[in-house]
Amino acid sequence: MTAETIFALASGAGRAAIAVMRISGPRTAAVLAALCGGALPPPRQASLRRLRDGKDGTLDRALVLWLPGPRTYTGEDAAELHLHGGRAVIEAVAHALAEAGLRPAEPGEFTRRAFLNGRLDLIEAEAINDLIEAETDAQRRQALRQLDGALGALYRGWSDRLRTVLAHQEALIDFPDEDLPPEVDAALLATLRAVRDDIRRHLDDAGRGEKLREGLHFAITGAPNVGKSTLINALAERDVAIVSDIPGTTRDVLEARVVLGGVPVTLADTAGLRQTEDAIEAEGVRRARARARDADLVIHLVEAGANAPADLPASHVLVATKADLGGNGPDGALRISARSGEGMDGLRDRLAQAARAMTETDGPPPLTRARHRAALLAAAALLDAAETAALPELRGEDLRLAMRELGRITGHVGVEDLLDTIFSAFCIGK
Ligand SMILES: Nc1nc2c(ncn2[C@@H]2O[C@H](COP(=O)(O)OP(=O)(O)OP(=O)(O)O)[C@@H](O)[C@H]2O)c(=O)[nH]1
Ligand SMILES: [Mg+2]
Repeated sequence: MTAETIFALASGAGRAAIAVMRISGPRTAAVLAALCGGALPPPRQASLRRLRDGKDGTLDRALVLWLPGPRTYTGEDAAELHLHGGRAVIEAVAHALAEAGLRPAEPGEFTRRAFLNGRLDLIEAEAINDLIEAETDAQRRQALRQLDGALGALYRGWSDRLRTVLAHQEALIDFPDEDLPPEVDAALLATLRAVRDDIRRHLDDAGRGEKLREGLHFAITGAPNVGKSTLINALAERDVAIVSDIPGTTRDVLEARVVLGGVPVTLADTAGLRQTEDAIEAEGVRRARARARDADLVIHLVEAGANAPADLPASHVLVATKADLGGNGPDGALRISARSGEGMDGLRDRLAQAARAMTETDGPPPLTRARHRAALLAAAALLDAAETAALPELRGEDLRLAMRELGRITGHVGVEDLLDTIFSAFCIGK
């Protein structure tokens, strides 16, 4: 248990109507009483108080919440001060709290304490950060589902089933002479395989949850001058890239973040694909190809009248540009004109549809993090090993290690080494 009492601004930085200062730790009651002039306000009720500094000055008039533990966010005694949101007010109050011996919180420290005090598991803690980071509605919904504990319940369920297998397995080891019916061994193996198959199915989701959390990557490619830069500017609704009638204008990969179908998407404008003697342009073409290879979707542009290239990746949308100049594109191409706006709504719909299709899930909540994926892959491999283990003792050990991997996801076992990495990604005050 930690003995320090911490404080931090929980609301955003900068001038605002109200700023929320948060306090947590064993000295909360004493410091709050002193701030309020001697007496604690009634618990869990908003009370208007004049906040005093250590001498006889007034810091602010604020709404004060006294939240005695353990039924608080952190599990400790806590308080919130709803201050007037001016810079000088915030600084004066922070100064007074520091004078009283409190320490400014580190990023994610409130949530870290909540985790250490068993108020939430690691998956829920990560969901809180996702909720704060959510830029779109689909991301918000995914974070909320994870916060509701559905993902944790799924992983704990697997762990519980493996625990039963392990218990039976150990009974077999401890009482080898008892004539256990062979069905018992078969049933153990069946459960083990069923859990492993569930894990593999969960892993085999084309990264939907992770993609929604992190955003998709769409690359715009095509020959020089087809209108790639014009298109990224139109989709981003701002001047991302220089447009000119000189072929080979764009060399670097230029990015713009947009929301398509509720999913954040990073669009990349790239150099026009062609053979060139110019070393810099050639490097641009190399980068363009690399970007196309790594993209979740390639938006390939051809001029109306041109043929479709033969080597498009499986995930692509073919677009015929400059429809205002006449001419049809190749079969199946969407005709657009960034200049007249023709076909642009259709293209936006098509891209939104693709983004949704890559991230939507039904059924159990999807995997959302590389950290979880790594642990699940390790667990599945250990269950493979357990299945074919030569001795019951070895199978027991593989099972124990597999359960440990699952436990590390929710934070129920051995995660001390992970906590710094996980919570340092949070904002201060959360
Ligand atoms: N008529 C017409 N011209 C267009 C349209 N879109 C782009 N252009 C013109 O085509 C030329 C090339 O446009 P860019 O967007 O720079 O083409 P790009 O594909 O980025 O070219 P590079 O960067 O050189 O590979 C410019 O003169 C644009 O104004 C369109 O829909 N209609
Ligand atoms: Mg360009």
